Amino acid sequence: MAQAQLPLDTPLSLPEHPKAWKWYDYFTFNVDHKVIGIQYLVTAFIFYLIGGLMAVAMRTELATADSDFLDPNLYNAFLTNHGTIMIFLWVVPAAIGGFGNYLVPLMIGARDMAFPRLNALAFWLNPPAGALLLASFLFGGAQAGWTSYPPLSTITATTAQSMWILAIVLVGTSSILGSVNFIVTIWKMKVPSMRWNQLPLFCWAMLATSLLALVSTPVLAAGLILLLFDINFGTSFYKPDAGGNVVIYQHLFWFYSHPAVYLMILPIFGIMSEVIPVHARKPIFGYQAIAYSSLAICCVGLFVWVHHMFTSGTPPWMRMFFTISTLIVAVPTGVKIFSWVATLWGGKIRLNSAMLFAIGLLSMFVLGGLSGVTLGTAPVDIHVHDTYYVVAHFHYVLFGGSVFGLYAGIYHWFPKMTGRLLDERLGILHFVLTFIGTNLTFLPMHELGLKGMPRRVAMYDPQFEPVNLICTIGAFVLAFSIIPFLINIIWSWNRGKVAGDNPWGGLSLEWATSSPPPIENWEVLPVVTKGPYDYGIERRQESTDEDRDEEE
Ligand code: HEM
Ligand SMILES: [Cu+2]
Repeated sequence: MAQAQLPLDTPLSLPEHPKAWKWYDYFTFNVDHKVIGIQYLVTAFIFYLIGGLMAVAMRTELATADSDFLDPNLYNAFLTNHGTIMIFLWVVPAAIGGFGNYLVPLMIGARDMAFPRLNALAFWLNPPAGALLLASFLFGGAQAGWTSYPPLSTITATTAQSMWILAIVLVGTSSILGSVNFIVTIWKMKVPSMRWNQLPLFCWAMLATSLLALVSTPVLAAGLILLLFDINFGTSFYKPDAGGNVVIYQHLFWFYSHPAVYLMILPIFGIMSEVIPVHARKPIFGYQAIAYSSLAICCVGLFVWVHHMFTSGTPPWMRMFFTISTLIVAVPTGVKIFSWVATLWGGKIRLNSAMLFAIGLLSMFVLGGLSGVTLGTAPVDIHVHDTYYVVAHFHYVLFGGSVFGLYAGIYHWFPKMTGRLLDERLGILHFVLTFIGTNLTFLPMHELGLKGMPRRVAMYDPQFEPVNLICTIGAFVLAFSIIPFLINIIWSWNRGKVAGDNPWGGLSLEWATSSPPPIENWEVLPVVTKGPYDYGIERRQESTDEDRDEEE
């Protein structure tokens, strides 16, 4: 493994490897980054389905104002575990663990990650974490929301809450191990012929994400372990009657969990920067601006966490500071959005499923970003805090952003991973249903929130019933949207059209090897001769050569 710095003509080493992995290799402690990537993606998707079922159950409950479908405590448990699973066991592991592991070594011309065994260990921390969360339902399920603020979390379903904490500490550890691996891999194992300004933007995004995870995750772990002590061992870090302080928990929690939104979106931005230029057949607009804006988001993103605490008795100067810092983050984010639109502008756009999801993301993320700007402004947030306006906002960025980006990535790289193309008709059906479902479910929630419907309730005032019914119908459309996708994946994996090595005409290195890539990726390490986004540039060069020939 770890030998990308060998001379470029080094032949494939390690003869003890089989030619290709068998299906059962995917169920073992395998150290191949591509196997680990697929393990992450498939496991995360299974958790997505579980989290999705919880969401559909909640929306069924919310179709009417009364509590007639789920017991309110079970509603709280579903709400908590839905949020937790979607974040910690779906988006983060799929984006970072799945795409990150699969793509980073390929994109930089390496044979594997820097620490393959650590990589496998990081993956295998995830299934037990998920099992712990699900097993916690035997003890009532954690009910204090994915934020688990004390004192609520210290008095409700405490056994389940402790299991929840252990699960989060496990995935947090996984995330820290993964980050170290990505940073070292990108820093040290780039093929020597690749200059830094030829590093694919997905890798820049992974670098920024990993730095952020490395700085912020330990803080969450610390906060949660203190909570575990408060619940089980009689300490009083967060108990005011014994000299503790509840607000400290909120600081520790949000110091991680605001950056966590960037952990969920930066790799997705990276996917966008790969998908858009390939299918628009144009060089990416503003390569450096996109690369550096990831790093800027990473730095500024560490100083905005108190925007979640505007109603926690924060002093006015703090509200002012964090309003301003929050609005500043919108700038590097806007830079990316404009760069993608400029890349699309005048491109020879291939409107396939990958591109549709990318464009869908652009439109929905902008909406989520705009509601985010309103929420980041203390005078507005104080009125809509803890209402459905917040639920609408974060589902626009998480579903319309992260999930759409994951789908775009799957349609884009499935041919590389499996050697087969996904069916486009099913893909487009999947997109249309997902796009309609997402907007139908989450757009009306803005109105509910502005009119004052609180979040995290199983029963509500009957005046909100009609609009809630629309949201619930949307949730069912979303549930059905998964069906064409699942059929597509299973069918195409076995019988889809053979893709060839480079079906999209991509220029980044992952397209330079076979589909699927061999174990250790390369027969001979690739040599980088041009940038990953130089679409059309070569042809222009050729045609001028031809012109010159003609002139002569
Ligand atoms: C299948 C589509 C989805 C539906 C129908 C859905 C629905 C819901 C519902 C009904 C709630 C509870 C709101 C409340 O009572 O306050 C909720 C909360 C939440 N959802 Fe989703 N959701 C979906 C997808 C997602 C995705 C993809 C993510 C993240 C990537 C996500 C993250 C969250 C989070 C973090 C919470 C907050 C939990 C809490 O308040 O503790 N959801 N969702
Ligand atoms: Cu935040």
